[in-house]
Parts: sequence; C-alpha cells; structure tokens
Amino acid sequence: MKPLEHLTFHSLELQPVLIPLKRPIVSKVGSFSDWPVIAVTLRTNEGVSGCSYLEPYLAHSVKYIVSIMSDLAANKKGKRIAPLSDFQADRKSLSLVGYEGLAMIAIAGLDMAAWDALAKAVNLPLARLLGGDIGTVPAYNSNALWLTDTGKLADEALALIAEGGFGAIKLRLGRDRLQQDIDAIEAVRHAVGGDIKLMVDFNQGMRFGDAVRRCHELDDFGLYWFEEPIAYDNIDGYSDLAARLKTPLCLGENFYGPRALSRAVTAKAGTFMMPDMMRIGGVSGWLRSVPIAGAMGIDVSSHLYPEVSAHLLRVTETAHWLEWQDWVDPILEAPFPVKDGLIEIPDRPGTGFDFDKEALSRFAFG
Ligand code: SMN
Ligand code: MG
Repeated sequence: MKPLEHLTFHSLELQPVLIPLKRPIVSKVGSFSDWPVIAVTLRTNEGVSGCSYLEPYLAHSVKYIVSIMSDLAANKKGKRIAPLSDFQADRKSLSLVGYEGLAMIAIAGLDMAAWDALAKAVNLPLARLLGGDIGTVPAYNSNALWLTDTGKLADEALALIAEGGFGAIKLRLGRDRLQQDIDAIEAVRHAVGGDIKLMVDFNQGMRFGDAVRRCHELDDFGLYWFEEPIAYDNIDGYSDLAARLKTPLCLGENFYGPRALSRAVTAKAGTFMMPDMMRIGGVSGWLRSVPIAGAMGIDVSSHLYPEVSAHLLRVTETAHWLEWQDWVDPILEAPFPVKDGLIEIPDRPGTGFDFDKEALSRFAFG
C-alpha cells in the first residue's frame, strides 16, 4: 500500500459488548461474570480504519464513556489525525471537569484507535511506527486464580501454565484471614513447583496498618511482587510500605495520566510500575509517562490490553512483564499467539487485530 499523505477523521463507531467470562472474576475490586467492552472503530476519509477497545469493568459506566467519546468525535470531523497533539487538545477540552477518570478513559479509547489508523496508513506495525520492532514479549498469565475455592487453585494454576507455556502466573489475595492467604499461596506453590514466578494482587483490599502486618507475614514466601495492597492513591502509604518490605511492590494500574505515574515514581512508591492503557491515556499517555520510570530505572509491566501493550513494551526502556488475559479474545478475529510464555506481535500493520463482526453482534449490549 502506498503511504497516505493525509489521514482525516471521518466518524467513530462504538459497539458495547458484554462478553461472558470463562472463569468469573472474584476480587477485592468486585465480582464479574461478564466483561463489558467497548469496541471502537475510527473511520477516516481515506478509507483506513483504526481499532481499539476499552474494558471499563462496570457495565453501567459504558453509557457515560460512549457519550464523552461521541462528543469528542463530533469535534474531530474533517480534521487531520495527529494522536499526540489530539491527546493534548482533548485533555485540555475536558480540563474543567477534571483530567482523570471517565475523561481520561474516553480519550484513551480514541487515542489507541487513532494510533492504529496512523500505523495502518503507513503500513507498519505500531511498534515499528514508534521506532521499535515487532517480536515477542515475556508474559505472565492472569486469567484466573481469583478469591475462589482454595481447593481448586492447584488445578487452575496448572491450567494457566498450560495455556501458553507460562513461567509466571498471578494469584489474587486479601482473604479475610491471613491463614487463608497462606493456604492459597501454598496450594499454588505446591502444584506448580519452585521455578514458576508467582505474582500476588491484593486489589487495594487493605488499610495501611493491615497491609503492614499481612505483607510482613507473607514477605518470606518468595512471591515475585505484592500488587496494590492498599488504595491506589495512597502514595505516601506505598512509599512507607516499599521501604519496610523485602518483596517488591507493584502498582500503577489505577494511575490516570502521566503525572500520576511521575508522582509515584519520584515518591519511590513501588519497585515496579504497571500502567493500564485505558487509564494512563492510551498510546500517547504511555509514551508521555513511561520514560520517566525508565529514566529512574524502574521496571514497567502492562495491565490488561495485551495487544497494544505488547507494542508499547517493545519500545519501553525498562520493559518487564506483559499481563496476559484472553477475556477479549471472543470478539477478536485473530488473537495474538502465545508460546513458551511469550506473546508474539503479528507482522500486520497497526496494532494487528480486527473485530469479529459476528461476535460483536452476538455479544452486543446497551
Ligand atoms: C484485575 C483486573 C481486572 C479485573 C479485576 C482485577 C487486577 C489485575 O487488578 O491486575 O489483573
Ligand atoms: Mg491488579
């Protein structure tokens, strides 16, 4: 394809879907048996389409996000697509109602679709457009191991490893009693052996004092990281915890926009950071924030959004782990392959995925 000289915004199609989860989510942030997703298709006057999706957790939040995105899109009609500049302008346009939360989520959805369109227009995979290359990215499997029946965790852990030859998996913690968390860790460790890396996620379930106690009690279990033991915005609390514990702390999935990540990094709030595409601000938000962690030598993992995150991790100085989930696979035409614990970016222009139209109508909601 001949590279296009212009790429002009034409229209936005937003298709909310509700995808049934193979293994329902049971965590300290909520329990979900279906996964709401907004499938985003950005059409251009030149015929190239950009795709992205958002995973906003709460089905009832979909209508708010759709409404913000539609308003932003109405102002873009006929304008040239320039994702980094648009990111800045869109944020400015909503600054009086706040940069974070729903505003950031809506902007991120548009941003990821715009970058996809731009990469397709120049016929390059996104990682290549960003100056990197395609290839593989180390991933851990985060598909299961929720706060469910401890007796089933061993089988589930083995199933997770088998899903793609994974050498790292994530277990959710924060049960009522310490001993229940210990039982869960031991059930998984016994099943998978000593070589598998075991990340644990508390999903902000504890107050600071409880977290000090519980994390100390779990500090000698050889866990790879403690994720979000306390409320995500208690940065002082994280800095304090990080200084007290041997196990590395990981946070960042709830940071909205570049400054939040910058604040956490400079406050030494965690050993590892894990921004989420939807909250950090899409591709532009990642590009604006993650280099700060890189410059400070802090390793960066991704959260959800395995496809677009894979491209970004390929251009991240301190790239660490990709969080792999297959929850959105039912609406994708060709999910990225995973083998030997590595996700492989396909050699296709853009982010490299298309929606399965039949699946979009089958799971349509709203
Ligand atoms: C998580 C993700 C999606 C739903 C619930 C919990 C979790 C993670 O925080 O890091 O995967
Ligand atoms: Mg988490």
